[in-house]
Amino acid sequence: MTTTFVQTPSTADLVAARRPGHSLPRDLYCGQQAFKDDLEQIWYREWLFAGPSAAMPKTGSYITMQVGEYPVILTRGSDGRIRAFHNVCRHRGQRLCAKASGTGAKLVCPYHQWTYDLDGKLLYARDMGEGFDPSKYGLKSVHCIDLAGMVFICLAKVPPAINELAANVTRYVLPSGLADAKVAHVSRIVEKGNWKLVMENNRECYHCGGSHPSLCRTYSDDPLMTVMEGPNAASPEILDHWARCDAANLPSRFVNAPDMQWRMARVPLMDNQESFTMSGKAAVRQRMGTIPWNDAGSLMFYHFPSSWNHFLPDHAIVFRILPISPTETEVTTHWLVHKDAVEGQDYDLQKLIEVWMNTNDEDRQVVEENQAGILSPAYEPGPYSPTQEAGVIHLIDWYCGVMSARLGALQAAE
Ligand code: 3BY
Ligand code: FES
Ligand code: FE
Repeated sequence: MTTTFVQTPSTADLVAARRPGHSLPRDLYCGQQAFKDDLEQIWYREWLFAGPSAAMPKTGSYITMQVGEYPVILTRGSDGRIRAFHNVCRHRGQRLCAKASGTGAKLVCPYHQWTYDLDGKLLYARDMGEGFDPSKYGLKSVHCIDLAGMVFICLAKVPPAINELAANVTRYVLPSGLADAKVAHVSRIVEKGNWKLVMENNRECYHCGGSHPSLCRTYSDDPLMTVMEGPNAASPEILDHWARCDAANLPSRFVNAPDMQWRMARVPLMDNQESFTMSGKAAVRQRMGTIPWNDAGSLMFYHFPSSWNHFLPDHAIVFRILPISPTETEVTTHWLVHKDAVEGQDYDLQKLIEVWMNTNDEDRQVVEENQAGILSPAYEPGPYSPTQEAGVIHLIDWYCGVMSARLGALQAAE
């Protein structure tokens, strides 16, 4: 007698059955179970980019983020330090703060006004009776680290090692002077696509020629720009750029995690243009940090699962993605400029944000169409281009490696 399996395959089965070098099986891009497993095995365990420290410029500045089921708040304390907490009141669990960002001297719960200090301590709770010990009701903290102005959080009890990433981000990003930057603009969009489709799309420029007329004025869609083999292996143009940067002590050469969870490299823009603007010229009069030239190109830094970034001489653009549902992802973009740059005087906001406002919207459209096609039962995983989509292969191999190890360990423990 044969047994018929009517059970839907588990995420571990789907990952094990995936064809290397190909896009993933449909359920991994839209299934509820895969979404839950992605949250539990990746989003609740990895370091996640939360935002630039410049988004919390002074004591009491805060930003919030929703990581799956966890609302999180980050605040800057009176000691200047940025801390992260579960955005959940210790009284009866109200979400403390609903706004995406703001400023307040204390964190006051909107329900019954329990009041917390910026370091999470409960300062005030009305009529709680004798024997109530406020020291037992501080906000629950979340791991948080500020790397040269790039703030990361981790929801895990024991976060993964971050020393390699920390050392490299600090070294590469420090010259961009993010601690002396201000937010010129923030955009929040929701893309109707799985988070992996949003990240896949970012990891290749195979689509750039067909989708990004404004970005392609300054960013070459030559795959050699996105795919580098190592600190000494890249196109002759990039190798020349690195030699010039070395001489100016500007960290630029390709550096990566062995499993490709993150990568940094500074690449020149096309024809030595200066910035991601329609004219190719710098959008901001002041350069950021200690970047020595207008044509230093873009320091590109991605980190799986949640971020990609461009650090240009005159501005930086930092991107955070957060999964909302199996087929929805929030993309938050911050444009950073030197803190002394004055809008209308030193930069024109429209010229500063135009190219990436367009590019984000173009990427949203392709991601949404990608999701719409994958939702068809007729969808079948297709092959990635080994040259054009090597970055996507890195992402998907990293994802499958992490998921199979962690889901496998769970199964073994059962
Ligand atoms: O956005 C990115 O980081 C990459 C480089 C430019 C377009 N995209 C493929
Ligand atoms: Fe926050 Fe009551 S739930 S004060
Ligand atoms: Fe794109």
